[in-house]
Amino acid sequence: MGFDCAIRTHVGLKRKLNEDSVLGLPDKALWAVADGMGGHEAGEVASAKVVEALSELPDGQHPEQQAGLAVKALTRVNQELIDLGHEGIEHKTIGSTVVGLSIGDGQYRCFWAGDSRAYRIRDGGIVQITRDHSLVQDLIAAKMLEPEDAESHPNANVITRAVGAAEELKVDTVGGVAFHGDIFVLGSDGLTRLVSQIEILAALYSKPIEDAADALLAKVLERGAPDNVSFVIVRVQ
Ligand SMILES: [Mn+2]
Repeated sequence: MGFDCAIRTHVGLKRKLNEDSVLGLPDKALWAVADGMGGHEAGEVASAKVVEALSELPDGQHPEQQAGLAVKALTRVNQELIDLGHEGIEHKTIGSTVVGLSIGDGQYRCFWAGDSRAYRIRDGGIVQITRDHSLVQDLIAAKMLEPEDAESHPNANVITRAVGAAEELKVDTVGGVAFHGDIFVLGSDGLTRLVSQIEILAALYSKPIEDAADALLAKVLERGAPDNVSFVIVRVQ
């Protein structure tokens, strides 16, 4: 399977550092977005370590196997980040979300921890294939919050899982058949909180993916880009 890919990462308009990291390895059919946290450059270190560990995964794996190897690699990074956080006088969390995608043998597999998302576009429709590990998502699941009120919730940025956040890292995976023409979008919350699914679909429906990537980034910047913004677009040829 061949792929067309477009990748963007931008510091945004409010932050001093870009703590997001992105990975695009079409030869390995492997892509990822990681959103680091921890302040004072710790977030940069965390997301870079996540992406680096994933970049070392082997070639030619079936997506299911690759996702399994990714989870093992992320488990190692989890421990590394916990150890790093304990090095200073004050213990702190040095963590990162991750959303990754592996495609091959007519299949895809996504793995993730935190609120970075994956969407899939197929037959003119878009679906979010990941489920945020976030406080507001838990509230929605418990019917204590309406989905349309999630964005304005005061704790909308609180995530319940991240690489480096707890001794035991749980990574979820989801997958299925990958068809020619399928488009996958992996994004940090700097994209997904500023641009709706429908707007992502509209951009990709009407434009080649490089132009769509420019248009999506421009839209986030127009809206003030309060956070780092990173995304990967992958189209199965
Ligand atoms: Mn973010």
